[in-house]
Amino acid sequence: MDPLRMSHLSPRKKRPRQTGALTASSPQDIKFQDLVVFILEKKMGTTRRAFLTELARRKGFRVENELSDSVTHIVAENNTGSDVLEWLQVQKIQASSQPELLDVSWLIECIGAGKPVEMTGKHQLVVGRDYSDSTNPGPKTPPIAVQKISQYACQRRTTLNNFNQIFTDAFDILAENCEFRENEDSCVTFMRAASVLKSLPFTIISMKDTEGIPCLGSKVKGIIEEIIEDGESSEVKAVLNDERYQSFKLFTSVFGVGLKTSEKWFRMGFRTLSKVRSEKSLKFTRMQQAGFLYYEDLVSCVTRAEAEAVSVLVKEAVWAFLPDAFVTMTGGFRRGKKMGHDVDFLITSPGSAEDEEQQLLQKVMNLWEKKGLLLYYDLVESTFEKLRLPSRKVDALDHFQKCFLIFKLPRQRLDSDQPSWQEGKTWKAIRVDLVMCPYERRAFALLGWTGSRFERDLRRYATHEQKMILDNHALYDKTKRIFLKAESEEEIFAHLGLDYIEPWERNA
Ligand code: DCT
Ligand code: MG
Repeated sequence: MDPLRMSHLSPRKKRPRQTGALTASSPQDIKFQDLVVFILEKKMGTTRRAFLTELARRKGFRVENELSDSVTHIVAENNTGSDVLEWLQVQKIQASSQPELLDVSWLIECIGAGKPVEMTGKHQLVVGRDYSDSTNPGPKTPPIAVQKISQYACQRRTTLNNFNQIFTDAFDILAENCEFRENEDSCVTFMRAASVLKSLPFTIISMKDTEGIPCLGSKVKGIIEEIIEDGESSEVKAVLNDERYQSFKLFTSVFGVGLKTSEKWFRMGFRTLSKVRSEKSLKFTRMQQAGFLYYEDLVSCVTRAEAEAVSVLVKEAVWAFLPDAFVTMTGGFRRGKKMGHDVDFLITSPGSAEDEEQQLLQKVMNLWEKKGLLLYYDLVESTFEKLRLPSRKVDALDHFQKCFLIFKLPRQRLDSDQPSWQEGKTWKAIRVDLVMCPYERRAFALLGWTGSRFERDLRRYATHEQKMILDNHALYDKTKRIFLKAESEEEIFAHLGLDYIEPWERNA
């Protein structure tokens, strides 16, 4: 996590976000050379055809504007196979080519999957059979009953397979801009919109698809509509070009720089990091100094291979002092992400005395310092109290002992060669968070540190739907006035009356 942007407003993305998906005309790489798609405009309309073409091209599909005999797949909507064949005859397409005739649902699934999906009977347009024939169901848009979608992320399964990235990228940018402007309400609105769209098992291609989906107010729907029609949102475009947004994005990409410092530098007229760094009158914290020193490494994402290598070293060090300790990688990597801005670990030990537990992180720091594996650390002592009620604030910080550090990962500790490591590079600076919790609180801590918007909605759900208070330490039942114990995350879900959601389904 980012120790300076820990509010619930923080989408806590430290790297420059990919915004290319919003520019309609950028050249696209073709990933699937054997597949040449043509989308039939008839009954679909120009706008929708252009929108689908753009989406598919972004995912690496070759979509032709004109029909030619190189076309291998013809995609149509609300047409029977006979309709398409009839149309083809009029176009006088070469008899040598026999393109597949497919329903638009196939292309939408391909776009969602980011690769060609298998063509099954439900996708193939049947010649001589009517589209509305019940034996050939064709596309039902949207393909699931949307009424079932909950307003709470903790009642939705959100995997990393995002069918609506074109929209969620837009709302993530708008939310971040509101965070920079400390406009909390709008920030939450955009974050909830992005979050619910990430959970949908289909791509939104028309406004009809948004019906019945919670968390999409009129403002949000207006933006969705604009993206459907124009391929981009003018508001997002304006934010991306906004000087304040660009500067805050840049400044907060430095470890140790939060909103307050960004505001100050922006007001002082700084727009680049080199100008900030060379300004003699500015005083930097130890954290910021480290942030500048290892800037390049820290803004480049941590890969899973790097995270695994760090994990081995964390376990080695922890087990040298507490051999029975459990060390679990949490945060985004536990949710299945392939990249992260840092690597988070939860440590807990069933058999150790309180003072042994309290000394562990310092001992690990001393060991790494001796071994030359530590570039920076900040150890925050525990303020945990057994009887304290959980905090009602969804963004409250937890009270466990923790350490925010920059690890020096030696190249030889990596199993395989990493494409991001240049030749001759012998180590990489990696942000690591270590959290130490009492053994009986490990399920709550694990749930909290696995994170994403999901966990904040879990706390909101507990408060509003169950009259309970949940935080990273405990679950309290306000009606019965008791603490509810849990040995596992599953038990916490059960206390809350929720179906269990796996970590990789919590990418809300
Ligand atoms: N966390 C928390 N309380 C906070 C802030 C964070 O319990 N006030 C938890 C929730 C997520 C977890 O820490 C890890 O945070 P990050 O590392 O910032 O997020 P991430 O999901 O791991 O994303 P990234 O891949 O960018 O590291
Ligand atoms: Mg993380």
